[in-house]
Amino acid sequence: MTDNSSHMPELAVLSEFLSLTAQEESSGGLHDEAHRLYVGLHSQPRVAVAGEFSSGKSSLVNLLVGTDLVQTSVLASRLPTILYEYGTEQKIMVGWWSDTAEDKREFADLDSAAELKPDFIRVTLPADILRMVSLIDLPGTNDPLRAKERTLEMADNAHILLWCTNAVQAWRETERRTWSQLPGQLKENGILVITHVDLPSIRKSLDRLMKRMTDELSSHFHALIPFQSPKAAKARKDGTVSNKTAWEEAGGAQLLENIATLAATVRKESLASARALIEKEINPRLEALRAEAAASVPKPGEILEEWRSTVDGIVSRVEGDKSIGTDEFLSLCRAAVQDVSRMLEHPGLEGPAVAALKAEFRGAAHMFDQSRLADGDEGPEEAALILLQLGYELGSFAAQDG
Ligand SMILES: Nc1nc2c(ncn2[C@@H]2O[C@H](COP(=O)(O)OP(=O)(O)OP(=O)(O)O)[C@@H](O)[C@H]2O)c(=O)[nH]1
Ligand SMILES: [Mg+2]
Repeated sequence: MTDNSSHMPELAVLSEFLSLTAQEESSGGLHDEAHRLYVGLHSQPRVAVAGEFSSGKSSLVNLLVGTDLVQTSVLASRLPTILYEYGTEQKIMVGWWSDTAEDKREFADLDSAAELKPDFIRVTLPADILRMVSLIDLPGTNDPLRAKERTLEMADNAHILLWCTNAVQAWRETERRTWSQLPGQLKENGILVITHVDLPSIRKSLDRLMKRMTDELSSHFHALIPFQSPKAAKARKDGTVSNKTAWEEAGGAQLLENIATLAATVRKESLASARALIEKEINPRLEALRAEAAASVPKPGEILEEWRSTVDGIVSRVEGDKSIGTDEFLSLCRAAVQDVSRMLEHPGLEGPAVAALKAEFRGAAHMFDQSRLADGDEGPEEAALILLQLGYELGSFAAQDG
């Protein structure tokens, strides 16, 4: 993620509004809309590379980012979605679409990250293209049970679509159906990449194929690009083009140009939407929200009090019923952590001590959310230790405050 906040006043306004409304259950639609726009402005537009299995998605992404982390194969990939973002060094992490806080754990390879069954694996790389867009390499969509789920997942998290279709069976009924379920906005920013056009059987009749595809689909896609992965990969080793002619003939240059055009459009649209929302909905409420926040800052002593009474509640629940199930116990712990986390997120609470405490609580909430506690007998024990530790931290926080 590249930080744009220094030269984008809209980001500062959105960020303030988000923290002022973080606890407001009723803010619903507007808070979510502001969050979507904030993410849209704060990070690179996301390009989802989708299509049926073995249509050449990973080959395409690999050559764009200049690595072969994902093995390409004629067998359907068992890896989850891979999200590539810009970073100064290569790192492999895991992520869940619903999590706003990033998981910082690093993995040595994709397989060990996949063992955690994340929604996606996040890879950061110092690749030039990632300064412009993030790339999402999706697993094939043929599995009808998972297709819809992934389609929606991707639709919520992407701005630009590269749909890979294998020239040998271009634009099959099944892919047409999956594609048609995507939201209109994503489809409008779509590029159809027709892969495998280097195969001799295709080459002979490529003109005819392209004419048929253009007649049928040019109104549905921003561009239709015949693509030869093997040739493009040779012409652009490690992310830099070494043979310009071959790169152009393979479809690489045309592909990059179209991605750049769409990325610029997405950025412009995000900025325009953010400005409109700020002017119409956010600015008129900001003053009142600020005043409200200033009047309702919770005191450290109150937070500690809240924590103690919740934990006391859990203790009496356990003492009253020794047969309480692990799941119930863990969900009580989770609720206690979330409760106090919400109080700590109050925008009127500032300073390094609060920040450290918030991080502790977020980390704990994360453990509970993703059930990352040990299976079996150690789970409750681990949970109790986490509660103890949090109570201790809260106690010293309240003590510092006097
Ligand atoms: N000849 C030729 N082979 C290609 C092309 N694109 C991909 N391939 C080959 O097709 C096979 C599948 O490619 P992948 O890139 O793994 O396809 P994928 O869409 O990521 O597959 P899944 O993730 O399993 O759905 C691999 O053996 C690639 O080498 C192409 O343009 N031309
Ligand atoms: Mg793949």
